[in-house]
Amino acid sequence: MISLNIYVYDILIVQSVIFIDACFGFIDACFGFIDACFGFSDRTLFAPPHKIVLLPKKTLSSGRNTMSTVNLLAEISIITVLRTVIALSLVVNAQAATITLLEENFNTENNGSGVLNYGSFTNFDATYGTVDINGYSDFLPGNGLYVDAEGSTSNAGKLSSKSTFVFGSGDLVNLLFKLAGDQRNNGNNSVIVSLGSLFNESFILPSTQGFTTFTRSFTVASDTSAKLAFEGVGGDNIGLLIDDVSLTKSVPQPPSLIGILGLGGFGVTSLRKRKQEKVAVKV
Ligand SMILES: [Ca+2]
Ligand SMILES: [Ca+2]
Ligand SMILES: [Ca+2]
Ligand SMILES: [Ca+2]
Repeated sequence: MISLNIYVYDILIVQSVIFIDACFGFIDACFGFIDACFGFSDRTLFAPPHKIVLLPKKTLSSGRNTMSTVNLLAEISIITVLRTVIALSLVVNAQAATITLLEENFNTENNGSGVLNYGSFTNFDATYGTVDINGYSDFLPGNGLYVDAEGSTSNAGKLSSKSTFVFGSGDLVNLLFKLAGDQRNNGNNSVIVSLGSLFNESFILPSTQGFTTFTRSFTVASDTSAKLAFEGVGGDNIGLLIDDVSLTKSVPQPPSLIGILGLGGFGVTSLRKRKQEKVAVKV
């Protein structure tokens, strides 16, 4: 490194280095962003730093000062490392945040007691008929309270969430719930589960089937809002049983430009410190 001849306290050179650092930082941030968007590339992420020394060495002149391109190229090798850091930080940033929208096990409804034609749910409105909680007896002990989708007015009810949930394009929706057969030899009863225009499915279970967890996951195509609903089908007061409802959405977190620039700035600072340390050792 005999050719290295930097006067570190020369303002012109320092300003030039800052500018070049900033340019490389910005270009590198762009590459990092592209890497993150299109998957990691060995070429861009892990370019062998030793290749740098094979490049021709030139000297840049600025007034009485000179700076070897080795120095610039050394920066590039460091920037390769920085690129990795930026890309990894983007991975962290890109991890989705999961938000619980609704969770209900019905156990505390009506002060914990089963009742016919119940309509004062914490999280749901009962409409288009009636539903019971635990009906005339506890058909499936060990589950606390649960819903009988057909109440006792010969008109099955529909539970609609009181909240209208907002979904954005790209959100990953996870819907879990338990359904059980009527437990009263009523045959194959059904419940229609829906989430606005996002989801609609009819479930038919035999009478004797115990509580079974159903899981449905899907990605939202375009911004929308929706209520979660369970609609009993029938009019003989014996319906499917519903319990343990859970609705979550995972919102993708786009990498922020500010974060990228922030990392770039950190890199520039580190590079400058490192450069000064190198020169100090040589002096
Ligand atoms: Ca329950
Ligand atoms: Ca009933
Ligand atoms: Ca009805
Ligand atoms: Ca029925």
